[in-house]
Amino acid sequence: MSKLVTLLNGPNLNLLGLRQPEIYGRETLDDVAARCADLAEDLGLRLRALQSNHEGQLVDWIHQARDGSAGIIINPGAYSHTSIAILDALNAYDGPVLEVHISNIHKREAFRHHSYVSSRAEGVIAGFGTEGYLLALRRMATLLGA
Ligand code: CA2
Repeated sequence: MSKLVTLLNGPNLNLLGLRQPEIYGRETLDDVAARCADLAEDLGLRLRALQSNHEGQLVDWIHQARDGSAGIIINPGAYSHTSIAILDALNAYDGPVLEVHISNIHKREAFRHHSYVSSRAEGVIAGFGTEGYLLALRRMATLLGA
């Protein structure tokens, strides 16, 4: 049975490809999820891709991942910079966590430079566009020995 990886996207990432293409690119979140699902299959993994604009929903999905998901890839969106609740939920999760940002948060406003999630993540990818999700998935396969 192949291992399950949970891919979580936070607030406003449902608008991917629809607005601000100069920052976030032209691919929609559905495009990204489909590319990740294809790659996951190639890597011998299964993918559960979820997006929410609500902090509590993301916390609930992280709790669910405790039961049956071998790893979490998360782009917490703006909650990266504010959410101790998401950090606490990830700290209660045992598997590897990888954090993805489409844009280079360190090249942007100072308030984006700190992410609470980074203190829990095994690795952080920022500024590689939507390709960052695929790179994170490859790294997750290595970490899971898939
Ligand atoms: O670069 C990233 O992936 C971010 O996590 C994206 C968040 C931002 O608050 C973080 O600082 C960095 C914002 C996501 C908004 O996504 C949109 C996509 C298309 C159009 C409008 C918003």
